[in-house]
Amino acid sequence: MASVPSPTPGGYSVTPTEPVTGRAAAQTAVRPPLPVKMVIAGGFGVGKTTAVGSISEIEPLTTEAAITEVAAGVDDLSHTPRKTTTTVAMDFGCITIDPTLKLYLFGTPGQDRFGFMWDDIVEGAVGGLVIVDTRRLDDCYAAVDYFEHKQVPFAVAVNAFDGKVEHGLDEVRWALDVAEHIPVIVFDARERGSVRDALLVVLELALARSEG
Ligand SMILES: Nc1nc2c(ncn2[C@@H]2O[C@H](COP(=O)(O)OP(=O)(O)OP(=O)(O)O)[C@@H](O)[C@H]2O)c(=O)[nH]1
Ligand SMILES: [Mg+2]
Repeated sequence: MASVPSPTPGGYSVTPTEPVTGRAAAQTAVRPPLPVKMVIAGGFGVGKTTAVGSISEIEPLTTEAAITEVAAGVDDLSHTPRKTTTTVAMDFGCITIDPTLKLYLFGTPGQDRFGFMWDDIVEGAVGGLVIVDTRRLDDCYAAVDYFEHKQVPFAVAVNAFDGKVEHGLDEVRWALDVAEHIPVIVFDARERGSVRDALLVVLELALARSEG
């Protein structure tokens, strides 16, 4: 039997050892992948909706509303001038990692005034990806604090807007005051493979948590 290819070099993989035959084969064939909930979080306009849309194998469910002139005075749009909408409830998408595992992705709204929704969105999640824009690190403290406080495994993913990162990863770790065991990585929210690799980092953390 051909082995299932690893979705990431050296990363999470499932390799069947022996051929499965008879009734066991029938059961294996019909068994749906394990559903796993993961949260995509972070401050305003860091690329959460973009990331869910890049990776989702279904048309993502989004709850975008136009940014009004009133909101424009509240939210910092200077670094995302083309941004005309904001998430007001959540994003939803999914991605099958391999035949045994399917991630259900829930993106949070980024604005502080929708913070009351986070508990419901994070409920039951195995982990979170906290997206960071290094030009606006201040906007990311709340998300990092939230996951630390809730003791939900998370990784910090710096979104390389236009391929540029204003601060090195060590500086980001220092500025956000995240512990050594929390991964701090760079990714591109627009790139499917890059988002997948970032999600797999969180998945490995969650697996390590469940095993340890
Ligand atoms: N150049 C560049 N633009 C990006 C990248 N990621 C997102 N954008 C743009 O940045 C803006 C913000 O992206 P969103 O995905 O809406 O951000 P968000 O975090 O969902 O925003 P809120 O839900 O409003 O908090 C959009 O205009 C995106 O097109 C990136 O990696 N590079
Ligand atoms: Mg959004």
